[in-house]
Amino acid sequence: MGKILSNFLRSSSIFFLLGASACVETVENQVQVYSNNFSKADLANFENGRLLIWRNDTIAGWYHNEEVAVTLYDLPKHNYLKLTAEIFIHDSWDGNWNDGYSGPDYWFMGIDSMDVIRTTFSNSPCESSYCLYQSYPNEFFRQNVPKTGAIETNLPSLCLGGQTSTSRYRVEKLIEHSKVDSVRFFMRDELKQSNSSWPKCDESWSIAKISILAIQTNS
Ligand SMILES: [Ca+2]
Repeated sequence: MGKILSNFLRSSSIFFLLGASACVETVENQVQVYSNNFSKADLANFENGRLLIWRNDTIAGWYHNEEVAVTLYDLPKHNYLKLTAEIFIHDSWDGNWNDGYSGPDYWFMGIDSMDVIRTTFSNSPCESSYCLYQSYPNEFFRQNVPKTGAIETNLPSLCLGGQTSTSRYRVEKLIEHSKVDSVRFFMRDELKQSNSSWPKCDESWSIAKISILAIQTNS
């Protein structure tokens, strides 16, 4: 099987690089097998699911050094899954910073027992003399400025207050996957703030929305 050139399914085709020549796979069937924005307080088949009302919106959270997962059963025949999650990164995440007590602040997305995204986020200020870089939208380790790729920034702090804020991201990943009996979709973090009396208040995350598409191509 070839290597996926794009993480995103933007059209009806998925492009592969096969040796020196490119070919095109055509999408034959695409089914949204899961969609949840938590407005109906639906936590069916969740592990560690819990709800939070924040800014008049029901979301799942808030999490700190935790894993949350949803398991789906009896999927239609497919050879790809497109995973989408909209997440809030709350308060003072430190990105790649590795000073022994503040980071790195990792965030992961995966299926079954496999990580498909391993990255870091930073809500730090960024000036020429001081900048705590983040890996997102790339995998760890890359040096991107804080909040790169966010769809909203400077939303209110969830817990810490002061100058801290919340950033919203839409994280998407297209993966090869064909097992139909079940799939366990998870998100988790590894946050580090050992100098804080309440690390969860210092940095945490929540989930606004999850969507999973099952895609069948002609390959
Ligand atoms: Ca930290």
